[in-house]
Amino acid sequence: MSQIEPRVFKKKLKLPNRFQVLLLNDDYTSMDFVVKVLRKFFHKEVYSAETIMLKIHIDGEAVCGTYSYDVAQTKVSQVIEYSRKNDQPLMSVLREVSL
Ligand code: TYC
Repeated sequence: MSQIEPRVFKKKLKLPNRFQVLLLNDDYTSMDFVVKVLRKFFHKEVYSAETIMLKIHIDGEAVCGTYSYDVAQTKVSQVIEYSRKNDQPLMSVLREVSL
């Protein structure tokens, strides 16, 4: 009788990719507008939004949230579209979290 060969299935468990959404500093966007964006799209409390806005102003950028790729990309698009509609040059980018 033939024996069934035992096989080892090595299934690689991939950790889900996560993406940070950052806002970048510039010289023209008003501080109030950045705080508004942080509250509207990233659901920050006033104090937290002000702290993040100042960090961007000083350091040049700050992480506003970490999401799956689709959600992160949607936030970036929403921020850029909203900023352009309001004549602000504010920029947002995403960055993959290195595991
Ligand atoms: N640097 C801007 C100013 O002085 C304020 C600012 C903060 C702009 C954060 C963009 O993502 C930003 N008006």
